[in-house]
Amino acid sequence: MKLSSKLIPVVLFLLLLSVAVQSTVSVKIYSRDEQLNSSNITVPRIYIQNTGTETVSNVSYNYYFTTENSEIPVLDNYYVPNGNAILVTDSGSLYHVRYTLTDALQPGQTIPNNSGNSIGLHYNSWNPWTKANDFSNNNSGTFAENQNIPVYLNNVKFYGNEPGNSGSSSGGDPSSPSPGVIKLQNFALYSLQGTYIRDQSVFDGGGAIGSNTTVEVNSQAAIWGNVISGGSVTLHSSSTIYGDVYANGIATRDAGATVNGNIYQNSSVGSLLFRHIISLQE
Ligand SMILES: [Ca+2]
Repeated sequence: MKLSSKLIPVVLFLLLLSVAVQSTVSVKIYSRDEQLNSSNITVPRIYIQNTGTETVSNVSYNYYFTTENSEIPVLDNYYVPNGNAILVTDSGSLYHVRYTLTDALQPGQTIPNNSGNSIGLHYNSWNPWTKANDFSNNNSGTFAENQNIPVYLNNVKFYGNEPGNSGSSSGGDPSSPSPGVIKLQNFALYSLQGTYIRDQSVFDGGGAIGSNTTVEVNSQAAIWGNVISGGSVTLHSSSTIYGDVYANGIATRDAGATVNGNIYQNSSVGSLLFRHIISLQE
């Protein structure tokens, strides 16, 4: 009797521990225009905050803008510590500045700090710069959360919107075109039989979750990467896929399940074959 009464609090403690250990992955972007009232330059100040419980690494984010009158934009790096910022041409008059962080972002951490980094964007000619058509300019002189600066973790969009793709956080279009050849690489988890992802599981390695047969992702699970299935895919409530879903069969989503990328159904996918079992003994 003495032994069992001692065991009870231990068991209770383990139960509490298993309830308490829940991981959340969350980041937010804040920005302002330091030169809000200037007519020929914009000076975005941006900081990123880890609002979750998990450390995130391989972090980048994009500041999108549109040029006027075929002018060539000039990027001035004033203050971008803990990373770098480069100018990237998208198409036509759409450009973005790509910020890449050097270090991981710890839970609660803000990079670089609450004053943000600082760059200048203007034309070589110093002709007027229109801000109203700049996708990522939130027209704010003070810091405000800005979901039009999308964040990428391991090169998979995790937060925010891209130009022409607003509201993609609830995305996923079952009628999307065929994605072409799918390669089996960088898998975090792959099975010949069904793959079953438990409630609240987090896969943050980038790669993909896959199966030759079926994939089932349970509620509140989060996968930073693609889901690939030789059969059907089932996404339960509040699960989140920060990538695309490819199913040779059909993909079903419960209410509240989110796919940040596209959903491809009846799509050809790669599969694994086990031809030999290698033995060390002859
Ligand atoms: Ca502009």
